[in-house]
Amino acid sequence: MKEIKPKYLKLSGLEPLVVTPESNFVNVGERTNVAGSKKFLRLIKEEKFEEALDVAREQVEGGAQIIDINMDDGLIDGKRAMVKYLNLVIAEPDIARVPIMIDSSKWEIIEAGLQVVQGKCVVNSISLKEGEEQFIHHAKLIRRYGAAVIVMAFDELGQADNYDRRIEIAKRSYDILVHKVGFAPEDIIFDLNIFPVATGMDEHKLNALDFIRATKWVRENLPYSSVSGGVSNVSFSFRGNNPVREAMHSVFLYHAIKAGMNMGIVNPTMLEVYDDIPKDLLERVEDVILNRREDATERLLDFAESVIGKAKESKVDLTWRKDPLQERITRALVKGIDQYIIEDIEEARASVNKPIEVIEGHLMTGMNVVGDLFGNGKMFLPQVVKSARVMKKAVAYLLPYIEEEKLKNPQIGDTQGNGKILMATVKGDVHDIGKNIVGVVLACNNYEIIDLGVMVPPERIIAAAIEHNVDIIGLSGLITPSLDEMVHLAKEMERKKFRVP
Ligand code: B12
Repeated sequence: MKEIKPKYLKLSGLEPLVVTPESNFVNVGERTNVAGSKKFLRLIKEEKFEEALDVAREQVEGGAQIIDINMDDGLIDGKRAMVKYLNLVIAEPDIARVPIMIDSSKWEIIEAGLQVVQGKCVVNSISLKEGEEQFIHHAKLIRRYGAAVIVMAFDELGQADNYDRRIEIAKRSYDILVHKVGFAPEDIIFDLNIFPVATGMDEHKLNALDFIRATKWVRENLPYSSVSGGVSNVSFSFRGNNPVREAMHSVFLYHAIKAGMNMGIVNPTMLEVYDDIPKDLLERVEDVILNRREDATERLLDFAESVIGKAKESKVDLTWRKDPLQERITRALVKGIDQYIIEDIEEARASVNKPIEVIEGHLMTGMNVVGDLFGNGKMFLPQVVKSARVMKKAVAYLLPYIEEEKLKNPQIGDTQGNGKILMATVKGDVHDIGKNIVGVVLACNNYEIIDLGVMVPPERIIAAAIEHNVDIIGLSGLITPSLDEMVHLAKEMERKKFRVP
């Protein structure tokens, strides 16, 4: 038996920009899939490839850490479209910083894609559907191209639809891939089939629970492999009732991620914050997802009617706007609503002595709520990206006032300046909201700020510090490995005998 060495899931061939060992869940964007997006299909059919690129860009900006590209449509030359689109994608740094998932049911399209794409990509998908021989043939080629692979829980007998079949197919596929093909186990991602629940049919009652249990089994028994799936399938029977679907996605993810699901296709606009699901709805959704009672489906169906009613009302019902100021600001951050943030920030600004107090007080209070929900797995990455946008909008509004404050304060109006500070978020880290605020506050106190941005490697920091002859280097980073980066930079500075605080 081949010894399996531990390695982290690091899919990007470039910097580990968004997929890092700390990523507990990798979100796959699928708007660049002709089968999933009418708009994308139209753009590709009309040969509007440049416009179609914007779809990929929006996905990355919206927090997708991998983009799934699929050109399987009867009226499209899939192979040509895949190659053309990928060539455009890899020339766009904003998009190409995340790995690509080449998605097709036709092997020739997958292989054409593999020949174009740069860095490490993911093939979606292979399975034992056509037997072992073809499975091994495709797996060997994928290995040669250096890609990771999604393995569908599908074999010669059909698609796995219960717990035993899921783990049987996953184990068989894993053994073939690792021991016969020599595939790196960390490059294997199982799609264990998310099927709808609450369909009214008894045989569907265990669909979510079986997926969750099989996920746990795979993560415990097939070392270093990953588990993925398309989350919206689970709520298929509630099409047209978004509040219930959003709650179902959130509950499903909450339990599946706990069981070890670490990748998936999730639409951020169709996701509720777990803690915000009304308790009565939560109980009914959890009954269905976890199959906790015989009449779970009926109870959720009955309840769903009333939820639709409330949702329609709440479109015009803005009662939350009457809540106290801090609650409104926190809500805007948690929900990612930017519509009223400026008016609320203005109200907050009028209530404090210095505008910076709004950032340190109101906004930080809200961001801490976001952080706690995220840390406890009750908010998901695409939602936090929306929170970050609201935060940035609020800070941008406050900036001119903070600068004005500087002019009011004669001690800090000294034109000589207090010194030069270099600011950077260290390599591997993209968090910059805090760094930007610190930069602004320092600039308002008459320090000259040289901001190198995010993901900055140590050599660039040292070179810039020397070039600009700075007085202080200010580093930022919020994920744990950033501490090591900071230590590394300090050691490099010591080695070079470069002494700046
Ligand atoms: C917003 C956010 C994001 C946004 C960032 C957007 C952006 N452009 O910055 C997005 C969605 C992109 C994101 C991504 C991730 N995040 Co995040 N994120 C947060 C969140 C919710 C808020 C951070 C924030 O902006 N706070 C508000 C600002 C104003 O506060 P601040 O950053 O602390 O800054 C203050 C001080 O620290 C200080 N300061 C900051 N920099 C500097 C520099 C100097 C020189 C000085 C003097 C002071 C100073 O002053 C600032 C003002 O008071 C935190 C949770 C939290 N509550 O901190 C998680 C959090 C930091 N993220 C976390 C994680 C795990 C991730 C991801 C790995 C998630 C994933 N599954 O992929 C990725 C990492 C990507 C990467 N490689 O960096 C974890 C980190 C855990 C850990 N120990 O490693 C946290 C703590 C959430 C959690 N509880 O799990 N995240």
